[in-house]
Amino acid sequence: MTRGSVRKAPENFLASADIRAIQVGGAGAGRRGFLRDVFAAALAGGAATQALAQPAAAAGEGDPAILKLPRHSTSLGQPVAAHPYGQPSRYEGNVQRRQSPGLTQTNQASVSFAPIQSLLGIVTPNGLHFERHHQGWWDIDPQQHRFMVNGLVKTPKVFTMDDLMRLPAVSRFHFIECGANTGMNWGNVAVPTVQYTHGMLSCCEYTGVPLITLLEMAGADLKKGRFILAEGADGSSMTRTIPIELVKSGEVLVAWGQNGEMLRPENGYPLRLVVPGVQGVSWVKYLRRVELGDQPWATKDEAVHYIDLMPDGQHRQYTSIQECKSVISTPSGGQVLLGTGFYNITGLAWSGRGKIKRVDVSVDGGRNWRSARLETPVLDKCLTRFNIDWVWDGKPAIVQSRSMDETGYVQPTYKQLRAVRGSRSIYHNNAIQSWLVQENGEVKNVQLA
Ligand SMILES: Nc1nc2c(c(=O)[nH]1)N[C@H]1C(S)=C(S)[C@@H](COP(=O)(O)O)O[C@H]1N2
Ligand SMILES: [Mo]
Repeated sequence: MTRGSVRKAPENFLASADIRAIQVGGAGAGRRGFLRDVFAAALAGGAATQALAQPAAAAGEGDPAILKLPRHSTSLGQPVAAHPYGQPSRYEGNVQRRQSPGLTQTNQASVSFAPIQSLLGIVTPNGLHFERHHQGWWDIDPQQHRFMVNGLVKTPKVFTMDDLMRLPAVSRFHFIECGANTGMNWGNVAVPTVQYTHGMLSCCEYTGVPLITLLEMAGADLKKGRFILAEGADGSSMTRTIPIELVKSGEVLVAWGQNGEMLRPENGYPLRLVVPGVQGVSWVKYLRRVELGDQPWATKDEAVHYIDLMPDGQHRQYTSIQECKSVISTPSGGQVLLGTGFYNITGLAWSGRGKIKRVDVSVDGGRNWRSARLETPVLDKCLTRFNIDWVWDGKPAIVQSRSMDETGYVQPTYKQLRAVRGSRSIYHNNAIQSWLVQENGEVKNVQLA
């Protein structure tokens, strides 16, 4: 295919030599990706960059990688792995959580971002789940950990982990997003990659017991009790007020499981609150106490932090629900398209108010939109994967995704969001993300006026 020509994706695209396959995972030398993640390649060193820039031999030209039998086809494989807990392939070493170069971090109050550009489907592997710590993480002895329910209850109760884990448990898939995710983009800072623009986002299958069960066991007064306060056991004394309606619905979980195993220490082992649809800060880790009360507590984590600075200089408090949002993860900032032709545009959409109904994609900066394919499962307050075909003609293109949830809410443009929220906020930026694909194939973060 000559550069600049536009043609439709062939019916059987796997048979076509024109296909420009994309690899965004590890930058290992063994992978013949046509698209390289500049950041990953830079970390891997020059060798990997070189290898990836080598185009694979065209079909029919005698590619030795298919003609010559490799050692792994002609000799014995390795015995059972030395490490009883499995590890990713060494070729995936660049798929890592990373700390943002643009954020001030102390050792303990820190954040690491999930590598969204490399993730597939909707589940975040436990080792790649983003982390946000207000005062460092702990690996707490589950035998010693206690969880207490008090406040407007008949009998305050203290549970051990054994007590909790014998109760009827449920397992549900939900996303968790820090309220500050995409926060740096408020200031029109060209944050380089999707890992840093949207990586305070993860999605897991959580296992635990509905909080309402525990409140009922303690004889909660659900007439007087209108809010709960959740408290963590780490030194940050993380405390958040949560309206009782969310708890009564049975959605709020006291969880110990994450993707089929116990929570990771950095994600709150042995116990955390799961508050579907609500910003990450309310998902209190190392959960040790829930108090039932009749009014919001306005603690430091909700009076000083996690409040929205509005254009008139006032702060908006308790805006907890993460509104409908989406982002394209390929192509995205830092990646390079190494040729014209077919690409699969892929990304994630989510809403704190329910299921994703539709995702539209534009490749011309929002003038024209096409509906993307939503991959199953499409779940409540969960990430939804979308895909759509694209044939790149080699000209500059601005790719965007715009999601809509089942309430009919449509993800806003920056213009629409700023008209209501101003431009000096930190939290709850759910604006449409634009990626500029330049003529040389390099993709970068841009904001349209
Ligand atoms: N106890 C405790 N809970 C906490 C925090 C914390 O620092 N301590 N950070 C909160 C914030 S701001 C977020 S965004 C989420 C992050 O969860 P994760 O680290 O599992 O990704 O946990 C929340 N719960
Ligand atoms: Mo957060």
